[in-house]
Order: sequence, then C-alpha cells, then structure tokens
Amino acid sequence: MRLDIVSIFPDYLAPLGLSLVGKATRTGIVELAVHDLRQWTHDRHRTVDDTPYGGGAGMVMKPDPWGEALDALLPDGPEPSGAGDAGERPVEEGDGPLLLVMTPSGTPFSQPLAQSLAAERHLLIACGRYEGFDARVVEHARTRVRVLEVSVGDYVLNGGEAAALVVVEAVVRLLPGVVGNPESLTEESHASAHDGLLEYPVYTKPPSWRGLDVPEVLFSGHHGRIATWRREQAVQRTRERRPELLPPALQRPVVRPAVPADAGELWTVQRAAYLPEARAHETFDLPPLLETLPELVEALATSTVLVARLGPRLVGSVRGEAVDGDVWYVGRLLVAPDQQGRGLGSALLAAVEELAPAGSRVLRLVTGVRSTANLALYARRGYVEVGRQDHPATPVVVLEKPLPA
Ligand code: JDK
Repeated sequence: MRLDIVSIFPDYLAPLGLSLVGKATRTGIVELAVHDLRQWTHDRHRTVDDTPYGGGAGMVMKPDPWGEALDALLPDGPEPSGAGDAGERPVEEGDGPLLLVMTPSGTPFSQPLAQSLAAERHLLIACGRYEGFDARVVEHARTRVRVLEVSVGDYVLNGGEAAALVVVEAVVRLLPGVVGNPESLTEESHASAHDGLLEYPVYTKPPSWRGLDVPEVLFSGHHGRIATWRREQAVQRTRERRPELLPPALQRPVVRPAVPADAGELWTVQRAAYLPEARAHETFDLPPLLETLPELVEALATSTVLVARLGPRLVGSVRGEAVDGDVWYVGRLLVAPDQQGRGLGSALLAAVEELAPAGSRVLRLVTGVRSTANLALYARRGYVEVGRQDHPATPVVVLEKPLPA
C-alpha cells in the first residue's frame, strides 16, 4: 500500500517509523511518504493560512498549497490548465488513490472503515491545522479523486496529524504480513463483523495477584466452557458499557420514569398496543384509545408513568396514581405487540408496584372482561377480582392486591 501524508508538521508523524508500522515500511508492505505542505508555498513566509471570510476567530488553510500538493501527489499530475472539469477518468472508479481528509465533521472512523481502507492501493492523507481547510479544497479534490472526510471521534484536536496516526495504525495492521499472528486478526474481524461485541477480559500469570484471582474457569482446560464464559463476559460488558452495540436479540428492555419527550412515541405505541382490546371487546370506546396527546402529556405531569425501552424503541409503559389516600391505582399497562409474551408486562407491573407511596394499602386496577392474557398476568402477580362494573361501552373487572403493611 502506498501512503502519502501531507502536513505542516511532518515531524508529528515520526512515530510511524516505530513498531509495526515502521516494520511494515521497512519490509515494503507499506510505502510511506510524509510531505511538508509548505514546499507548495511560494511567498517568503511560506504562508499556509489566512483570515476567514465572514469574520470570526482563528485562521483557515489557504486553498492554493493544497491544490499544488494534490497536483504533485496524484499519479495523473496537474489537471489540464483551463479545464474546469475532471480529466479522462471518472473519479468513481475504485483503482485510483483515495484522499482522506481528517476533520471533526467527517464520517466516523470505525473497524469496518479500516477494513475497507486496507483494501486500497494508495491513500493520500491531508492533515489540516487552524480551523481547517478552505471548503473549496475538498470540493475541488472531489473532481479529481475519490475523497473521504474522516473523524476519529467526537472531540476537537488541534490538527489532523494525531487523527492520521490513528487511521494509519488501524489500517496498516490489517495488511497481510504486518501482524505476526494472523489468527488474532481473524478472531478480531470475526468478533467485529459477526456480532460486534466488546472483547472479553484476558488474564496471564500469576494466578493470584494483589489479592485478585484469575477466574477459575480459565484453568479448567474445558474449551467449550471457556468459550461460553468469554461470550457471556463479552455480552455483559457490552450491555453495561455500549448497549447500542448489542444485536437486537441480545438487548434487554430498560424501565425508567417517563419524561415529556416520551409523550409522542408513548401515545403511538399505546394506541397500537390497545387495538387488540378494541377487537376483543368489539368497541373503540376504550380510554387508552380515546386519550388525546395533550391528555397523555398531562398524565406524565400528574401521575407516575414508567416506560420500557429496547434500544431506541419505546416498547412498554405503565402508570400509577394515588387515589383515596390508601389505594395505588395501576393503569395503562401496555407492551408493543411484537414484544408481548416475554415477561415485559410483568416487569412493568412489578416496577410500578414498587413505586406505591408509603401508606398505600392496596393496589387496584381495572381491565376489560375479555382481556384474557392480561387477566392471567394479573392473577399470576396476585391480583384478585373484587367486583365488576358496567361501563357504557363494555363491562370491566376490578382487581386488587393487598400491599404489605
Ligand atoms: C483536522 C484543524 C482543528 C478544526 C472548528 C470545531 C465546533 C468549530 C479546530 N476527530 C477529529 N477531531 N479533531 C479533528 C481535526 C481537527 C482539526 C483538523 C482534524 C484541522 N483542526 C480544528 C475545526 C475547528 N470548530 C468544533 C466548532 C476547530 C479530527
């Protein structure tokens, strides 16, 4: 792979001479050149920056040195003079160089992106400084070469050099022959491509260190049990640290108090979840279906409302409301249709029961007489029928469960 890096601080990239990347350069796997942008300036002060049009703090990188740098480093050389459009070859073709522009506003860098960059023959990396490049640098480069603006994370560096070090290290170690043991790479790409979990914890000798022991299973010699343990650790870590990375099948709902921003989604899911009730009772005249969005917003302010989320989705909810001093009235228990039958309703009910204010003596709820699955759930959680009421639309069952004093 050929790598050309352009910077006003070429010395900043000296670490590329060390370790695995340095070795890859010496063995010829990587052909690396770091270029000083100032060689493409022509004034006495070798100026690369200027004040921003429109005002504001800081300086902006002038377009001209970058234009000349591209002329010098692209295999096709300078563009034909007077030409506004690209040369013979369309820039979409994948065989030419790829220009990576380091910027805080770029595509997030990731292992999959590193994998695809490792398949390139020639990367050009532009490291800016100050407040970044005159926007025409990228606009113009796109007419001549494929361009990818890349961010290594949501924080602001002083320039693109440290970001380029990150990208180069992540890409070069994927090139065949760079990392000594190719098995560790297969394992890695397997992990990130297959289920995207975080890595499991690893240990080495001694077996006991400063009072901390290596988990017993790792001494067992039982490869199946070790693999299972490592998988569980990886899932647990991912669930705790990066829940958004968990594949949907491994995600668990999280129950928390509703916030005003939940109102719109809750209203929508509530209507979807109560639709089967309308069918069972042959009427739409059910309070959860008739509730307006403003009424629901009001309920969020005046009742205890919990919502369950599975990843980004709202998949369940329940409300509790104190009435007559000693009754904790539970209502609007709902679970998204595709998430029913997994214990979420029971978990929501248990959670809202816990929130009964001190002094409550009884939990009470009301449900339609034909809500078979719901009635079974309430029975499992200890609710018993205390009466029936004739509502205008459909008869309802009143259920109660005593609270421990
Ligand atoms: C390349 C210059 C410093 C750039 C403007 C940004 C919101 C406006 C300073 N992942 C990552 N982080 N940082 C970089 C990166 C920073 C760079 C350059 C890459 C070139 N800088 C810089 C832009 C601003 N500012 C935050 C307000 C300030 C890449």
